[in-house]
Amino acid sequence: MPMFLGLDLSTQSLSAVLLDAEQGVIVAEDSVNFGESLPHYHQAHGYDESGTCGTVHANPLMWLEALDLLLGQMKSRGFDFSKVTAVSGSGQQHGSVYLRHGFEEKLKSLDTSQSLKDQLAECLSRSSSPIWMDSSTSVECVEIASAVGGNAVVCAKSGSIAIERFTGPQIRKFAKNEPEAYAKTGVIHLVSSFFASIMAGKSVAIDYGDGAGMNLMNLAKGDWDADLVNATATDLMAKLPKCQPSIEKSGLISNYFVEKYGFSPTCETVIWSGDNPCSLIGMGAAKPGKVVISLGTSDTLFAAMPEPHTDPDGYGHVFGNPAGGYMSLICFKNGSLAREAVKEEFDLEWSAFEKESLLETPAGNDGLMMLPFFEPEITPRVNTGGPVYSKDPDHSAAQRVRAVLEGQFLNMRAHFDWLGVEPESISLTGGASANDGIAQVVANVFGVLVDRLDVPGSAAIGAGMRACHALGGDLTRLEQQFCQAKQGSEIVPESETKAIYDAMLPKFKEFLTSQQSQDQKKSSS
Ligand code: ADP
Ligand code: XUL
Repeated sequence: MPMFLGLDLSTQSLSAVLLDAEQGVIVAEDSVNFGESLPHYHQAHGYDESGTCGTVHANPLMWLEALDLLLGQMKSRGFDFSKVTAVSGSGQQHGSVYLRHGFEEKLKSLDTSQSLKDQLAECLSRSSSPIWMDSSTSVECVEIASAVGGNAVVCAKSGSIAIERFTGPQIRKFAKNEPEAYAKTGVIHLVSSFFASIMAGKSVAIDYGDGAGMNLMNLAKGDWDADLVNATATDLMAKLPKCQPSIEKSGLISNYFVEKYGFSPTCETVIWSGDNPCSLIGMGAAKPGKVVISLGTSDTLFAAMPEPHTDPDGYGHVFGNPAGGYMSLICFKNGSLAREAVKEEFDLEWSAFEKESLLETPAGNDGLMMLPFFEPEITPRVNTGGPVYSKDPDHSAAQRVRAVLEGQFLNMRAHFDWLGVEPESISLTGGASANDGIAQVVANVFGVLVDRLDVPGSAAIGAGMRACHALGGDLTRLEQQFCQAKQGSEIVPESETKAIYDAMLPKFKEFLTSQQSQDQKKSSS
C-alpha cells in the first residue's frame, strides 16, 4: 500500500499526516505545539517575543526537539513508520538556519541513542533563526536594491521587491553584523530545506516555491541570480544549497529515522517546499482558477498564476508553483494573533467569533472601522503598533470582534487586485478557517461562496501529495482524493451585505491612506 508522510513545520507547531494514496484516505495525523509541548524554550507562539527593532527569531533547536518528540509520540501511539513509501514536508517560509562546515558529515553519523537537538547544536553557526515575522532589515533591503539598479530590477528577477522578512536581506544583516559567525557558516538553509536535509541525512536543495521567497533566485532561470547573490553578501553563492524543482527526490531516508522510529530503509525523501506553496497543492489549487485564503499565524491569499506578473505596489509576491509554473501570494502579518488579541482582551471564547458577536452587530458595524494592525503590518506597510479606530475606541466586545474581522478582510480586498482574478468562490484553510463566523465575514466582504476542505492542515497534506507526485503519482487523482470540499461547509454570502462592503471599501482605503501618511510623518520626524 503506497503511504506518503507529509510534515509541516509551521510558526506554532510541527504536524504530520499520513496519506494512503490507494484508498484516498488520511490514515493518521498528529501534531506538537511548540508553546505547549516545549515550554522550556519560552517561545509561546513559536518565536522569541523579546526581540527589538523588528527582530523576530526562533530557536532551531526547538524545531529539532519537536521532530524527535512528534515521531516518538506517533510511535508510542502505535504508528507504524515502516509503511511509509516517501516523505516530504512544508516549512514556514523565509526563515533561515545557519550551519557550520561539517554539518553534512554530522548528518551522516547521527547516533540514535542521542537526540537530534543534542547532536546538531554544535553545527549551528548562529544560535537563532530569523523567521518570516522579522522586519528588521529595511536598511539591507535598500542596499541590495540599489546595488542591482533598484527594486524594479529585484522584482523583475526574483518576483518580489526587496522585502525585510525575505532571506537575502536577513543574510546580509547577519553578514554585516556578525562577520566572524558568517565566515564560519558553511551552508545556509531555509526552514524547509533544513528539515529536508535532516530527513535525507545530507544537505539537500531548496525548491522553486520556497526559494522564490529569498530575493536571491532568478524566477525565469530557476537558479540563483548572481547579481542578487553578490549584492547580498560576500561568498554567499558558495553557502547556498542547490536550487531545484519541487518534484525532485532527495534520496533514501537517513538511517537515524530507520533505526530510531522504524522507517523502512527503502523510504524515499522528496525535497520540501514552503507552507504556502504546499497549501496550494493541498487545497487542490495547483491549476489557475481557485483563490485560497489561509488563516494561520499569518493570513495569506494565494492562487496559481498562468503567467507571472508582479505587483506594481510591491506588496505581492510571485513564487514557484510546486506543480510547475508560478503562484501569486500576498501575506498579512496581523492574522490569527490579531484575532487572538481581541479574544484575550475581552476574555472571549472562539464561539464569540462564530455567532454571538456577528448577530449582535450589523454588517458594516454602523460605520466603525478598525485598521487591525496590532503589530506593524507588511501589507500595507504600517509601522505604528496598535489598532486604529475610525470612531471613539470605547466599544463592546461584539463591535470589536466584528471590527477586527471586517478590517482584516477589507484590507485583503484592498490589496489583491493585482492578481487580476475575480474569484467565483474562495477556499479557506488554516487554524481559523474552522470558525463559521470568520468564514461568513470572508464570504460577505468578498461577496462569494466560501468552502473549506474535508481535511485539516492543507500544508501537511500538500507535502504528502507532493511526496506521492514525485514518485510518479497523478496529481489530478490526488486532488480528487484529498481536496474535496467538506459537505455542508459552504458559507453563502448574505445577499444584502455585498453592497455594504462595496460602499465601505473606498472609505477603508481612505482611512488606511491617512494612517499611512501619519505613520510616515512620525517616522521622518
Ligand atoms: P500556523 O500554521 O501559522 O502555525 P495554524 O494554521 O495552525 O497556524 O493556525 C493557528 C491559529 O489558529 C491559532 O493561533 C489560533 O488563533 C487560530 N484558531 C484555532 N482555532 C480557531 C477557532 N476556532 N477560531 C478562530 N481561530 C482559531
Ligand atoms: C509568506 C509568509 C508567511 C509564512 C508563515 O510570505 O511570510 O505566510 O510562510 O506562514
